[in-house]
Amino acid sequence: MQGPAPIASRFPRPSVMGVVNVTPDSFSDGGVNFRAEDAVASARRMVEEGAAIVDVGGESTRPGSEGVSAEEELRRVEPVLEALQGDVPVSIDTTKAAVAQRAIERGAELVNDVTALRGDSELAGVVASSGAYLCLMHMQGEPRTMQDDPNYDDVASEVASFLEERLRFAVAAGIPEERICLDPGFGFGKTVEQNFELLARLGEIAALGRPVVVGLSRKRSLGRILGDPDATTGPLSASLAAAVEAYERGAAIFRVHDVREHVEALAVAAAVG
Ligand code: HH2
Repeated sequence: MQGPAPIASRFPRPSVMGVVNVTPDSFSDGGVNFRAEDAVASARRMVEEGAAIVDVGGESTRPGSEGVSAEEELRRVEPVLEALQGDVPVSIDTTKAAVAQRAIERGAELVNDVTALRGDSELAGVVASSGAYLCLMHMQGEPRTMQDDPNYDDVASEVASFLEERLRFAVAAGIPEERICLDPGFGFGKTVEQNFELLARLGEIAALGRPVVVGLSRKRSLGRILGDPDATTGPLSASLAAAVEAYERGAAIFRVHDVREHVEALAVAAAVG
Protein backbone atom coordinates (compact mmCIF):
# COMPACT_ATOMS: atom_id res chain seq x y z
CA MET A 1 0.00 0.00 0.00
CA GLN A 2 1.22 3.45 -0.83
CA GLY A 3 1.68 5.64 2.26
CA PRO A 4 0.50 9.25 2.56
CA ALA A 5 2.35 11.95 0.65
CA PRO A 6 5.17 13.68 2.52
CA ILE A 7 3.71 16.45 4.66
CA ALA A 8 5.64 19.10 2.71
CA SER A 9 3.82 18.15 -0.51
CA ARG A 10 0.43 17.66 1.17
CA PHE A 11 0.71 21.17 2.71
CA PRO A 12 2.78 23.42 0.41
CA ARG A 13 3.92 26.80 1.78
CA PRO A 14 1.80 28.67 2.73
CA SER A 15 -1.05 26.42 3.89
CA VAL A 16 -3.71 27.55 6.32
CA MET A 17 -5.04 25.39 9.15
CA GLY A 18 -8.36 26.68 10.53
CA VAL A 19 -8.91 26.47 14.31
CA VAL A 20 -12.15 24.85 15.49
CA ASN A 21 -12.22 24.67 19.28
CA VAL A 22 -15.15 22.56 20.47
CA THR A 23 -14.71 23.98 23.96
CA PRO A 24 -16.53 26.35 26.29
CA ASP A 25 -13.33 28.08 27.44
CA SER A 26 -10.69 28.53 24.71
CA PHE A 27 -8.89 31.86 25.03
CA SER A 28 -9.66 32.90 21.49
CA ASP A 29 -13.02 31.50 20.48
CA GLY A 30 -14.31 29.81 23.65
CA GLY A 31 -17.96 28.84 23.33
CA VAL A 32 -18.38 29.93 19.70
CA ASN A 33 -18.08 26.38 18.38
CA PHE A 34 -19.03 24.44 21.50
CA ARG A 35 -22.21 23.09 19.87
CA ALA A 36 -21.32 20.41 17.33
CA GLU A 37 -23.44 21.96 14.57
CA ASP A 38 -21.71 25.31 15.01
CA ALA A 39 -18.29 23.64 14.89
CA VAL A 40 -19.22 21.74 11.73
CA ALA A 41 -20.52 24.91 10.04
CA SER A 42 -17.35 26.81 10.99
CA ALA A 43 -15.15 24.01 9.65
CA ARG A 44 -16.99 23.95 6.33
CA ARG A 45 -16.82 27.72 6.01
CA MET A 46 -13.08 27.68 6.71
CA VAL A 47 -12.48 25.20 3.89
CA GLU A 48 -14.56 27.36 1.53
CA GLU A 49 -12.39 30.29 2.55
CA GLY A 50 -9.23 28.41 1.62
CA ALA A 51 -8.13 26.38 4.65
CA ALA A 52 -6.15 23.28 3.67
CA ILE A 53 -7.20 21.56 6.90
CA VAL A 54 -9.15 22.33 10.09
CA ASP A 55 -7.71 21.62 13.55
CA VAL A 56 -10.46 20.28 15.79
CA GLY A 57 -9.81 20.41 19.54
CA GLY A 58 -11.88 19.46 22.59
CA GLU A 59 -9.57 20.73 25.32
CA SER A 60 -8.34 24.27 25.91
CA THR A 61 -4.63 24.73 26.52
CA ARG A 62 -4.91 28.42 27.38
CA PRO A 63 -2.69 29.65 30.23
CA GLY A 64 -4.12 28.47 33.55
CA SER A 65 -6.37 25.76 32.09
CA GLU A 66 -6.82 22.44 33.90
CA GLY A 67 -7.57 19.93 31.14
CA VAL A 68 -10.46 17.51 30.63
CA SER A 69 -10.80 13.70 30.55
CA ALA A 70 -10.51 11.68 27.33
CA GLU A 71 -14.20 10.81 27.66
CA GLU A 72 -15.23 14.46 27.79
CA GLU A 73 -12.87 15.38 24.96
CA LEU A 74 -14.35 12.62 22.78
CA ARG A 75 -17.88 13.61 23.70
CA ARG A 76 -17.08 17.08 22.33
CA VAL A 77 -15.14 16.24 19.18
CA GLU A 78 -16.55 12.95 17.95
CA PRO A 79 -19.86 14.24 16.54
CA VAL A 80 -17.91 16.96 14.73
CA LEU A 81 -15.43 14.50 13.24
CA GLU A 82 -18.27 12.22 12.21
CA ALA A 83 -20.06 15.03 10.39
CA LEU A 84 -16.89 16.17 8.61
CA GLN A 85 -15.62 12.71 7.67
CA GLY A 86 -15.03 12.30 3.97
CA ASP A 87 -15.52 15.97 3.09
CA VAL A 88 -13.33 18.20 5.21
CA PRO A 89 -9.64 17.51 5.91
CA VAL A 90 -9.19 17.32 9.69
CA SER A 91 -6.36 17.56 12.18
CA ILE A 92 -7.02 16.54 15.79
CA ASP A 93 -5.61 18.84 18.47
CA THR A 94 -5.10 16.41 21.34
CA THR A 95 -2.48 15.10 23.74
CA LYS A 96 -4.34 11.81 24.33
CA ALA A 97 -3.83 8.52 22.51
CA ALA A 98 -7.46 7.43 22.94
CA VAL A 99 -8.73 10.65 21.36
CA ALA A 100 -6.17 10.53 18.54
CA GLN A 101 -7.03 6.88 17.79
CA ARG A 102 -10.76 7.57 17.56
CA ALA A 103 -10.17 10.72 15.50
CA ILE A 104 -7.97 8.83 13.03
CA GLU A 105 -10.70 6.18 12.70
CA ARG A 106 -13.04 9.08 11.92
CA GLY A 107 -10.74 10.33 9.17
CA ALA A 108 -8.31 12.74 10.89
CA GLU A 109 -5.09 12.87 8.89
CA LEU A 110 -2.89 14.86 11.29
CA VAL A 111 -2.33 14.65 15.06
CA ASN A 112 -1.42 18.00 16.61
CA ASP A 113 0.19 17.23 19.99
CA VAL A 114 1.16 20.28 22.06
CA THR A 115 3.20 18.02 24.38
CA ALA A 116 5.39 16.77 21.49
CA LEU A 117 4.88 13.12 22.60
CA ARG A 118 5.83 13.83 26.22
CA GLY A 119 2.28 13.48 27.57
CA ASP A 120 0.61 10.15 26.75
CA SER A 121 3.16 7.36 26.23
CA GLU A 122 0.74 5.53 23.90
CA LEU A 123 0.38 8.40 21.44
CA ALA A 124 3.55 7.72 19.40
CA GLY A 125 2.37 4.15 18.71
CA VAL A 126 -1.06 5.35 17.59
CA VAL A 127 0.50 7.80 15.12
CA ALA A 128 3.17 5.34 13.93
CA SER A 129 0.70 2.56 13.16
CA SER A 130 -1.85 4.82 11.44
CA GLY A 131 0.14 6.68 8.83
CA ALA A 132 -1.14 10.01 10.20
CA TYR A 133 0.88 13.19 10.03
CA LEU A 134 2.19 14.60 13.31
CA CYS A 135 2.86 18.11 14.63
CA LEU A 136 5.37 18.33 17.49
CA MET A 137 5.09 21.59 19.46
CA HIS A 138 7.41 23.20 22.00
CA MET A 139 6.01 24.13 25.41
CA GLN A 140 7.88 25.03 28.58
CA GLY A 141 5.96 23.69 31.60
CA GLU A 142 2.27 22.81 31.34
CA PRO A 143 -0.76 24.98 30.51
CA ARG A 144 -1.82 25.39 34.17
CA THR A 145 1.45 27.09 35.15
CA MET A 146 3.40 27.78 31.95
CA GLN A 147 3.10 31.57 32.08
CA ASP A 148 4.20 31.86 35.74
CA ASP A 149 7.90 32.33 35.08
CA PRO A 150 9.09 31.32 31.61
CA ASN A 151 12.86 31.10 31.64
CA TYR A 152 15.46 30.58 28.89
CA ASP A 153 19.14 31.40 28.36
CA ASP A 154 18.50 31.60 24.60
CA VAL A 155 14.91 30.98 23.62
CA ALA A 156 15.40 30.28 19.90
CA SER A 157 18.27 27.84 20.29
CA GLU A 158 16.59 26.05 23.20
CA VAL A 159 13.34 25.65 21.25
CA ALA A 160 15.29 24.41 18.20
CA SER A 161 17.23 21.84 20.29
CA PHE A 162 14.03 20.67 21.94
CA LEU A 163 12.26 20.19 18.60
CA GLU A 164 15.28 18.39 17.13
CA GLU A 165 15.29 15.99 20.09
CA ARG A 166 11.51 15.36 19.87
CA LEU A 167 11.84 14.77 16.12
CA ARG A 168 14.52 12.12 16.79
CA PHE A 169 12.28 10.58 19.47
CA ALA A 170 9.30 10.39 17.10
CA VAL A 171 11.37 8.87 14.31
CA ALA A 172 12.81 6.29 16.74
CA ALA A 173 9.21 5.44 17.70
CA GLY A 174 8.49 4.52 14.07
CA ILE A 175 6.98 7.74 12.68
CA PRO A 176 8.62 8.60 9.34
CA GLU A 177 10.36 11.98 9.41
CA GLU A 178 8.64 13.01 6.18
CA ARG A 179 5.27 12.92 8.01
CA ILE A 180 6.35 15.28 10.80
CA CYS A 181 6.11 19.07 11.14
CA LEU A 182 7.44 21.25 13.97
CA ASP A 183 5.93 24.18 15.89
CA PRO A 184 7.82 26.54 18.23
CA GLY A 185 4.67 26.96 20.36
CA PHE A 186 4.09 30.70 20.51
CA GLY A 187 2.62 31.59 23.90
CA PHE A 188 3.35 28.24 25.51
CA GLY A 189 5.66 29.13 28.41
CA LYS A 190 7.07 32.31 26.82
CA THR A 191 7.02 36.00 27.67
CA VAL A 192 6.08 38.65 25.11
CA GLU A 193 9.79 39.37 24.49
CA GLN A 194 10.60 35.67 24.13
CA ASN A 195 7.74 35.18 21.65
CA PHE A 196 9.00 38.06 19.50
CA GLU A 197 12.60 36.89 19.64
CA LEU A 198 11.43 33.44 18.57
CA LEU A 199 9.48 34.95 15.68
CA ALA A 200 12.49 37.03 14.61
CA ARG A 201 14.68 33.91 14.68
CA LEU A 202 12.13 31.49 13.20
CA GLY A 203 14.65 30.71 10.45
CA GLU A 204 16.60 28.71 13.05
CA ILE A 205 13.57 26.43 13.48
CA ALA A 206 13.02 26.17 9.71
CA ALA A 207 16.69 25.20 9.39
CA LEU A 208 15.84 21.90 11.11
CA GLY A 209 14.51 20.89 7.70
CA ARG A 210 10.91 20.08 8.61
CA PRO A 211 7.83 22.17 7.69
CA VAL A 212 7.22 24.77 10.41
CA VAL A 213 3.74 25.34 11.84
CA VAL A 214 2.99 28.63 13.59
CA GLY A 215 0.10 29.48 15.89
CA LEU A 216 0.27 33.25 16.27
CA SER A 217 -3.37 34.03 15.53
CA ARG A 218 -5.01 36.13 18.28
CA LYS A 219 -2.24 35.27 20.75
CA ARG A 220 -2.04 37.56 23.78
CA SER A 221 1.51 38.73 23.01
CA LEU A 222 0.06 40.53 20.00
CA GLY A 223 -2.38 42.42 22.20
CA ARG A 224 0.34 43.19 24.72
CA ILE A 225 2.81 44.55 22.14
CA LEU A 226 0.07 47.04 21.20
CA GLY A 227 0.21 48.48 24.70
CA ASP A 228 -2.39 46.62 26.76
CA PRO A 229 -0.43 44.83 29.51
CA ASP A 230 -3.48 42.74 30.48
CA ALA A 231 -4.57 41.69 26.98
CA THR A 232 -5.65 38.05 26.75
CA THR A 233 -5.97 38.10 22.95
CA GLY A 234 -4.55 40.00 20.01
CA PRO A 235 -6.43 41.61 17.11
CA LEU A 236 -6.72 40.32 13.56
CA SER A 237 -4.52 43.11 12.16
CA ALA A 238 -1.63 42.08 14.41
CA SER A 239 -2.25 38.38 13.69
CA LEU A 240 -1.90 39.03 9.95
CA ALA A 241 1.33 41.00 10.39
CA ALA A 242 2.77 38.21 12.53
CA ALA A 243 1.78 35.56 9.98
CA VAL A 244 3.51 37.45 7.17
CA GLU A 245 6.66 37.90 9.28
CA ALA A 246 6.60 34.15 9.99
CA TYR A 247 6.13 33.35 6.30
CA GLU A 248 9.16 35.45 5.43
CA ARG A 249 11.21 33.40 7.90
CA GLY A 250 10.15 30.07 6.43
CA ALA A 251 6.89 29.07 8.17
CA ALA A 252 4.79 26.66 6.11
CA ILE A 253 1.50 25.99 7.94
CA PHE A 254 -0.46 28.75 9.67
CA ARG A 255 -2.87 27.77 12.46
CA VAL A 256 -5.44 30.60 12.40
CA HIS A 257 -8.94 31.57 13.45
CA ASP A 258 -9.67 34.03 10.61
CA VAL A 259 -9.09 31.95 7.52
CA ARG A 260 -10.07 34.22 4.64
CA GLU A 261 -7.94 37.14 5.85
CA HIS A 262 -4.90 34.94 6.40
CA VAL A 263 -5.27 33.24 3.00
CA GLU A 264 -5.32 36.68 1.37
CA ALA A 265 -2.42 38.14 3.37
CA LEU A 266 -0.30 35.04 2.78
CA ALA A 267 -1.08 35.04 -0.95
CA VAL A 268 0.45 38.51 -1.11
CA ALA A 269 3.47 37.39 0.93
CA ALA A 270 3.91 34.35 -1.32
CA ALA A 271 3.66 36.47 -4.48
CA VAL A 272 6.53 38.60 -3.19
CA GLY A 273 8.48 35.38 -2.52
N1 HH2 B 1 -2.11 27.07 20.07
C1 HH2 B 1 -3.22 26.71 20.74
C2 HH2 B 1 -3.70 25.39 20.68
N2 HH2 B 1 -3.07 24.46 19.93
N3 HH2 B 1 -1.33 23.88 18.45
C3 HH2 B 1 -0.22 24.22 17.77
N4 HH2 B 1 0.41 23.31 17.00
N5 HH2 B 1 0.30 25.49 17.82
C4 HH2 B 1 -0.28 26.45 18.57
O1 HH2 B 1 0.25 27.60 18.61
C5 HH2 B 1 -1.46 26.13 19.31
C6 HH2 B 1 -1.96 24.81 19.23
C7 HH2 B 1 -3.94 27.73 21.55
O2 HH2 B 1 -4.87 28.41 20.79
P1 HH2 B 1 -6.43 28.07 20.73
O3 HH2 B 1 -6.67 26.68 20.23
O4 HH2 B 1 -7.08 29.13 19.94
O5 HH2 B 1 -6.91 28.20 22.23
P2 HH2 B 1 -7.16 27.13 23.38
O6 HH2 B 1 -5.91 26.35 23.63
O7 HH2 B 1 -7.56 28.01 24.56
O8 HH2 B 1 -8.26 26.20 22.94
